[in-house]
Order: sequence, then structure tokens, then C-alpha cells
Amino acid sequence: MENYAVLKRKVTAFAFALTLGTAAAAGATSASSSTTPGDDSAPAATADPGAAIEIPDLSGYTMGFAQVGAESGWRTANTQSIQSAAEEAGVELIFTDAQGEQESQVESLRQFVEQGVDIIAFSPIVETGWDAVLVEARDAGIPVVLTDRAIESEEEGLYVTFLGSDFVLEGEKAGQWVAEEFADADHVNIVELEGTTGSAPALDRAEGFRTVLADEKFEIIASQTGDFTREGGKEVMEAFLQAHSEIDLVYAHNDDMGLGAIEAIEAAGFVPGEDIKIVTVDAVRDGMQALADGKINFIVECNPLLGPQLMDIAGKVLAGEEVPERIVTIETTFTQEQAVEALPDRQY
Ligand code: GYE
Repeated sequence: MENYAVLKRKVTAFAFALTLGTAAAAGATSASSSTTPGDDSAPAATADPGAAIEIPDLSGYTMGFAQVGAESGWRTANTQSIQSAAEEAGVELIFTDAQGEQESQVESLRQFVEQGVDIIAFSPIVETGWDAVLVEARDAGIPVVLTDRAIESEEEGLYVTFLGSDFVLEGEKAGQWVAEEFADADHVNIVELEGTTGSAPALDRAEGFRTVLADEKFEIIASQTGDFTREGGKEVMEAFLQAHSEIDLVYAHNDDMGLGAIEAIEAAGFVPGEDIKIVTVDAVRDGMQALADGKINFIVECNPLLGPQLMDIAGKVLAGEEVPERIVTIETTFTQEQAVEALPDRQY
């Protein structure tokens, strides 16, 4: 396996260019994709990638969708987006919730194949371990669309396209903000709340962050999974606070863990956002509120509203049309001022 990360990034860069072309053609604002972290003049409004999409008529078709679970605000918004777009498309949606268990998700996929659905979409909990069941789908001639999270496999042709964020880029954006915020500091002690172990967003957000903060003054003194949940973030942060007396910054792979960390920091008698700075990923309403309140300092957006795009892709695939191998969602970043501005219109 030559260098999977490098290869993945090359593919991503190519697909990103494709997506921007599509978004511009559809009239979406592509300006937000080049937002500079910390640049207050940058537009606060999100380019919702689904907003410009016309949902096709998919009545008569059946789609199996295997969701990760209900671990975060992001996931709740993602589920709602998929369910309402499916309703609008008129597709018969068989929706399953794996509650964070890969075996359960594999079982759902297997059932979709047995039921002979027209198309399968799913958000793989972790990156590896999908080959057997996806080969079954391929052998049955059922197209598979990955949404939100990627898989890692040597096998060719297991899915038609992957619709979702560039998680490495998200980690880099978080890192860029940290580099600017602590430009004058001699040393920065960072603790990291990782997402679900082995998941694409946890692996890639960790990687992008480290790439940008290669200078040895940035020290990641502790890193542990909080499984993308508020409770997990709180528990891990409590342990970090007990073990380390000097923490300058928390990097949480999602808002929910950052919100849990805020509770732990306040319980320990510190002021989140001041004594300990916090940067997170997602930009769900609760996270944005904490940012507006100054308890979180910076949020990198990860857009969960993938439903309309998924239906659009499904329509094309079912009509036998070509779709790009990778479709990257357009995302921005938020400072405190931008969160205050964006909150009233925030959909999730
Ligand atoms: O950031 C997190 C959720 O896969 C992008 O999963 C998604 C991540 C999201 O639990 O909040």
C-alpha cells in the first residue's frame, strides 16, 4: 500500500475541483470555500450544498440507508436531511440505525442485498472491514453510494461514489487557526478529543491538524477518543484535567465532545474559551451558541445536509448516468462574530 493518505488527498483535490465547478454552475457561493481561518471579513453564511439541488422523482425505487447511529447533533441533522429528501423524492427508504456497531451496519447491508433494493447508501462507521458485504452488493448488481464517511479497501468497484466532507482539510483549518491564535506563544499544550476510533473523520482530522502544526512548539500532550459524544468528551476531559495542570487548548473532533469538555472545564473551576481555548469541528446549533457565547473559540464547519445531493446522485446512478467518483461538500469556518451573525438562520 504505497501511501494511502497521499493518494487519498490527490483524489480529493481532483474531486474538489470538480465539485467547485458544479457548485459554481449551480449558482452556489464558492467564496466560502476559500475562507481564511480567523478572517472576520469572510462570509459567515454557509453555502448549503443541497440548497441549489433539484430533488429528482424517484418513486417506484427502493433505497436502503444504513446510518451510523445518533451520537451527535451532526448525526441528527444528517438523518433528518436524508429522510426528508427521500420523502420529497418519493423513494421508498429503508432506514436502519446501527447504534455505532459495525456488525449491525454490516447486517443491514446484507439485508438490503437480500431484499433486492435498487440502491444502497450508507455512512461507514469505521474505514475498514466492508469488503465481504460490499462484494455481495456488487455481485448482486446493486449500486452503493458512500455518504459522509469513506472506506479503505484494496478492492476495486465497491461503490460508485463517495459524497462527503474533506476531513483532512477540516483538520488543517483547525490547525491553521491554532497557528494564528498562538503565533506569539513559545509553547502550546494541546489535548485532543478524538472521534470514533478507526473512523474516517477521526483519522483524517487528526492527520490534517498535525500536518499544519508541525512546529515543535505545538505539543499534543494527550489524545483520546470521546467517541463523538458529549458524555465521552466530558469524561475524557475530566481525566485530562486531572492528569495535566497546564492545558492551553482543546482540539475536539466534533462540537458535542467540545461541549462535554466545556462542562468538565467549568466543573474544574476554569473558564472555557479563556483559560483553556477550544476549537471544534461541525458547527451545529449548540456548538455555534457556545462559540457565540465565547466558550468555544473557533469552529470548522462540516455540513450534514447531504440528503438532497444523495437523491440527486441516486437519480443519476439509477438512470445509468456517470457520476464523479468523489463529491466533496462545500464548507466554511466560524469565528465568534460570524457565529453570532449566522445563528438566527442556522438550520440545525
Ligand atoms: O463530525 C460527528 C459525527 O462523520 C462527519 O460524525 C461525521 C462526524 C461528525 O458524529 O459529529
